[in-house]
Amino acid sequence: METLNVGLVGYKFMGKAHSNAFRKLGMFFSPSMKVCMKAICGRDEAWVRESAEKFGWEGYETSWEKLVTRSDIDMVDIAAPSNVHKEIAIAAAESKKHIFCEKPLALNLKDAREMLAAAEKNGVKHQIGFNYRFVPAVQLAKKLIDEGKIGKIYHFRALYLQDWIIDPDFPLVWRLDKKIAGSGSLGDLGAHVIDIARFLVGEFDSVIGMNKTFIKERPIVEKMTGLSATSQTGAAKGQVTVDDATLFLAEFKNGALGSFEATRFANGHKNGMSFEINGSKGSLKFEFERMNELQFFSSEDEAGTQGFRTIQVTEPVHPYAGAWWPAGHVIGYEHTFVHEMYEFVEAIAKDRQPVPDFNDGVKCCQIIEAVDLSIAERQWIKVDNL
Ligand code: SOE
Repeated sequence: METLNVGLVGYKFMGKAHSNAFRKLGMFFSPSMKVCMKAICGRDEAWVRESAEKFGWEGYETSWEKLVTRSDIDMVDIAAPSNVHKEIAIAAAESKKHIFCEKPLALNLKDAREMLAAAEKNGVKHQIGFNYRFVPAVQLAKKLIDEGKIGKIYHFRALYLQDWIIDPDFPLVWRLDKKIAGSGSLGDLGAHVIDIARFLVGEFDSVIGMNKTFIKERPIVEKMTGLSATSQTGAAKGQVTVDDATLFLAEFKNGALGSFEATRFANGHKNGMSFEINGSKGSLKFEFERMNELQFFSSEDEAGTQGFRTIQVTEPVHPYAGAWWPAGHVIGYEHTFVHEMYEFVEAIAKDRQPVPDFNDGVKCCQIIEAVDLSIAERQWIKVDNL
């Protein structure tokens, strides 16, 4: 069996999620290629060395330039902040490495298009980390829609609600800096539901939005781990340069209407991603914090016993579920990363393009930019005009 040698850039939240995925892949799935966790890369040598040991990497690098040109690396996984995605991805493509990149693909649409062009020109496989597509319930929703069980889609309604920066004294972390993150709640949270909408409903025609930065200045950060951070007492303040919340409406090319809300100020909501779809024959409802369930209403059910039914998406017949535990033994957030890495490894082994790829990343950036433009110009924007 051939081996895929992986190099990962990033060792924090996403670096850990991806490392865990590579470790679990061969234990629960039977990928067509063996995965070798060659090297993890980060700037802080003490931290990257410790992460290499803890996460199970063979070795480490402190320079991504070195990592992407190593002859013993076949694939580069970019799990670092958005401002470095483009440079690393283009260098990796030019070194003929396959590329996996976290979302959002780039700081802006122009950079995202350059990344796609570099990957295509160099003939490497590319995938983007829209991990929520890989929730079994979301895959089941797709299947039901494709089988015509929902009929013609009229509405897509999505919320992505978090509250981790609601305290005005929460530090100014990199996710609140436009130069590093590119965008705030829209690019970080909205990106996921935009992708789900494209996956389940189809392409966007036009959008109009509104946004707000509720807290404009925050204390300079001292240390960040995951989504927690500290600052020193009396620390100087700096400017928040991204949106705290973005809401927008959309019309899809197939005539469906969409509404989207992405915020980090929804007190009490930790990772509240949810959506509802209403069609001519039925409806679907999903909430990430109950990710093993899908709600399905069918108007084709017998009159008198119609109603939303809760499908426990853990039976072997459900997408990805059979690889894990017996029915009813639920899975969680980290499993979505294993599923997306399985897709990537299989695509490389079978010489096909993985899904979702950089094209999906570009489309998402295009919609994000269209929403931002609609806010700046206070008018509807046709997505394809960008
Ligand atoms: C933080 O808002 C975050 O970790 C996002 O960056 C992820 O993409 C999302 O899955 C959960 O929230």
